[in-house]
Amino acid sequence: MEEIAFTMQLKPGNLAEYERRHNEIWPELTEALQAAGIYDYSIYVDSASGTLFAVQKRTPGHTADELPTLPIMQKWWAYMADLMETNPDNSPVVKPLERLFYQA
Ligand code: RM4
Repeated sequence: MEEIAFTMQLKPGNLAEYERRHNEIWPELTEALQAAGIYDYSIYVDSASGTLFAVQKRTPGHTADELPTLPIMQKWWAYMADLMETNPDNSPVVKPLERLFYQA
């Protein structure tokens, strides 16, 4: 098992809509994430700044690196692009975080 954490950034004023869309996440996207070996996926928010903090567990041999090539992922990113800071390909701007403390 591998756990990763990263931030993404909401554009101002979009928190409620971001949450609404995730409450109605497409089943096909959930399936794609699970098929890629992603599980226990949480997204937290600092509502004052709109900074999103995501934590994912990934199975050994996961294929998360291939998600950007999947049409369902590209469709979701295009759908979310109006709410988030994005790259030119609509993927969210992701800043990886380093773990500096852990307690089991
Ligand atoms: C986020 C963003 C991430 C995706 C989650 C489900 O808004 O698009 O890339 O993993 O949704």
